[in-house]
Amino acid sequence: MQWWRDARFGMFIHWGLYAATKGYWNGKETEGIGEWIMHREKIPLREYRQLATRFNPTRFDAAAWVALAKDAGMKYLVITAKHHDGFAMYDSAVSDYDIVDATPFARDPMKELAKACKKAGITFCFYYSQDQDWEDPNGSWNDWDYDEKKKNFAAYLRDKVKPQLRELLTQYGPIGLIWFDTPFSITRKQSIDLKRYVHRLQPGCLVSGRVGHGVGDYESMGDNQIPVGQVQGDWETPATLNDTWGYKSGDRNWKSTETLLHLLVDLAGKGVNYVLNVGPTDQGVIPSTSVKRLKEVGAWMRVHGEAIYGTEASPYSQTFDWGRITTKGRRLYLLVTGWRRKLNLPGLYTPVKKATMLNDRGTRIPFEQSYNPLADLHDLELALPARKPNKYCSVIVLHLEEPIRVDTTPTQFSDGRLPLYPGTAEVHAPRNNRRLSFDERGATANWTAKSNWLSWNIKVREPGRFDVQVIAGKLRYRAWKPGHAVTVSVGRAKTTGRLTNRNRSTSRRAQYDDEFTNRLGTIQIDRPGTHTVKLRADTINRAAPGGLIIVAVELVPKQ
Ligand code: FHN
Repeated sequence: MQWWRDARFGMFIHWGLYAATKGYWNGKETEGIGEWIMHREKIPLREYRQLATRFNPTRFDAAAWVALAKDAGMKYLVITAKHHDGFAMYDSAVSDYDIVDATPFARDPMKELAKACKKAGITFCFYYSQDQDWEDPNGSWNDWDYDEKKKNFAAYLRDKVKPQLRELLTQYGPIGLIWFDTPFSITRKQSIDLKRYVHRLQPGCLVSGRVGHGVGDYESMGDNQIPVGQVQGDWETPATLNDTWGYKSGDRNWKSTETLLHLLVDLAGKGVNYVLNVGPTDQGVIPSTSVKRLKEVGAWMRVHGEAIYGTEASPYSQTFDWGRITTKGRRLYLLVTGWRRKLNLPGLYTPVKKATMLNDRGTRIPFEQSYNPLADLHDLELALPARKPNKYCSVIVLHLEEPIRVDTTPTQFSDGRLPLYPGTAEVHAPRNNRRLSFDERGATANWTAKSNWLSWNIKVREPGRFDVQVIAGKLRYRAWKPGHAVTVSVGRAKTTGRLTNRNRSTSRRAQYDDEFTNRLGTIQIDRPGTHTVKLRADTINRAAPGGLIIVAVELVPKQ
């Protein structure tokens, strides 16, 4: 796992016959993600395969793609050897449904990419759709060409998946990982078997979490899913530059360079890898907006990569309003996305030797460490220069005297706010058989019993009156259902309210997973120091998919 943990940033490439449609079918722009066009339009296989006869990416240049990944600061490259459409983008002997046998191009781009990656020092990896296959009579999810009842999934694994994996793992040199996906039909036994199969062929090759049933070497968040707080274990977020994975000429919903960098920094602070996708055209060209954005990310990475590569997640349980934290040995990197003159970091026990800017090691940042006995709070205050050194994210390096030790109790920010995430709460569930759980991003899941409740110990520096906001969520692709009411209390002070979807959050985290901010009411906290915040469910609409989904609770000082 070490190369993968150190890498933090990779390139995803979705490239296949779908690119030849540019997202259009029968003269109409289609909805949804580009590589799903065959499924969405229920295109008969005999029609879809015609795309191969005009798939001729003469402008494909493996070295240029790999150079772009490298310029962007990416350390690995994962490309679709076979996506759900079942078409092999390499020379496969298993059938003729592949780029060498079925297209006028007749070259094996994977051979060329493997070579270019090796030369550039980029770890080469394959995406392989082990479950959905809309070409194979036994693969899952093509019910317009094939009769679902006649399918034999085990035969598909035996006759197509394994022989193709063998090709991919024996003919292209060392492979960093196989990125399996959508484990909808596969059984646990079959997932374990596939993982072992990969490891037998190449012991060093990792297996993505989406091999199914939690048996992979690491876990993947949902697509474009951003964890709410810190996570445990090895995680990766697969993400798009616009909305589609496979090329769609009409998708111009490009994320800005600032968004991409802030996501990268956010994920690195949570110890999560970011595998960012490009969708090349059927000419073999990576869209120019993708190229531009990735080069801008790369320019930042060249100066600040030390704060990303080979780092560990922030040791804190909370994330801060000014940015994110990574660590390496006795260094703490403060990745500042919200520049300010006075930057506050609470809870650091370790003495700081010096603070410098990563982009200019000569710049010393004045700082002060103090202890506030009233709130039992260790504080570090840095006096930052007026001008931020980088427009996206500036990095301060704290050189520590000793190994890092921090107080992980969520502590009020210096501006008075305090966000709390369910993942860091204590769960109280008297009847264990109906204990709530958490989804990948750290929101509550399956909270259907009112007997369950959450509590957090917090540290308050400035007592006073607070607005209480509860951020509710819903399952992706499912409608919001009203009918939940909650109470938040601190000591004897409490406030209650119904949850609605009226106020949709526009934060980056909520771009693909809707979040709804609900202001309950106010509560008074009378003294500084440690308090306990409790969140209880008064009413739960058990018909709501996923039950009561809470993403965060936030205390905001009342003006
Ligand atoms: O269905 C696929 C989709 O086309 C794409 O490959 C993404 C990438 O993470 N994975 C699946 C959906 O989660």
